[in-house]
Amino acid sequence: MKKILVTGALGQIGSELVMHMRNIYGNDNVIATDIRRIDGNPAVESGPFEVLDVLNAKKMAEVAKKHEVDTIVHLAALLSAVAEAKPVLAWEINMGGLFNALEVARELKCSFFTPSSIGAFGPNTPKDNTPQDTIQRPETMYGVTKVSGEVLCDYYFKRFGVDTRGVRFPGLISYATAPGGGTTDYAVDIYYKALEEGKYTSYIAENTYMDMMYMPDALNAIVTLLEADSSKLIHRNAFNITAMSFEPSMLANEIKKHIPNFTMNYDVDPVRQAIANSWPNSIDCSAAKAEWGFNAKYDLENMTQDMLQKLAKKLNIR
Ligand code: VAH
Repeated sequence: MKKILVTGALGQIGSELVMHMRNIYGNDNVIATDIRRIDGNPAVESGPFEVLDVLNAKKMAEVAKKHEVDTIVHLAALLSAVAEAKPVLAWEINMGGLFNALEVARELKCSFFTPSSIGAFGPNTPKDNTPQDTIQRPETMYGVTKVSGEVLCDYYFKRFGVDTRGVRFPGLISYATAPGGGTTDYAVDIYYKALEEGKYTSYIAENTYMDMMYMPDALNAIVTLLEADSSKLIHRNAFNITAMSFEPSMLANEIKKHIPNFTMNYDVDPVRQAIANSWPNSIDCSAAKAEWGFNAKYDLENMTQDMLQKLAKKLNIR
């Protein structure tokens, strides 16, 4: 049975992935870590939790050895908008933390997963049906760390034989955690505001298409890739995956099917709009389908239905 250490376990992906993995592998086999402990958080209370700053290489190695882990899922990182506001810190955390985690994986012969992002593409990447193998010249610090992370993980596989694996996530939408410092988080925030206020002001302009995915599909993708036959993984560290591509008015119209009086207007944030403009409109995920059977179950319609239902319950809104 796998013994998995998760960094960034209280973030958007981590807080749900820890619970998802504990259901599969057993509570005691998933060690959640994050830079601070939040008492009462299910990822803290339902199994082993350690306070871990991923920049503390010694502590990371100690935690991994103490729990005798064989798999590291490294999620701790700053997202795109925060990274653009604090580029030096973003490099330190996103690359320093990744390097420390790869070194522990190398020393303890662990399998390794860390996510890249559609943010690893730049303005001169083909925007529609973006190929798995194409030009990557991102113009954001987030994108620079994601491309660097992809090639660093390739290096650790080729040079040291570390079983590294990763996907390029699209924008992830979930009801479990509040929107964070991302560019795609408008697609999370809109559901909260639709239920709480019946209206939303989008900081991303109409007709700005971005790839998106509902969190259950993202969690399933991580576990499926980690369980996949290593010999079949050609693009092992950077699989394009996506479930849908939409722009803000499409999302608003889908919400209106459930909340007819919902209204949306725009107040574009130039920083996050510039980031969004540099990313693809839609990406091709045929390599992930061919090499490890990637499959997304949620589209805009069934995601919106589930998201509004689960969020209304969480916010205690009838
Ligand atoms: C962000 N949600 O907006 C993240 C993600 C593709 C977007 O990397 O920064």
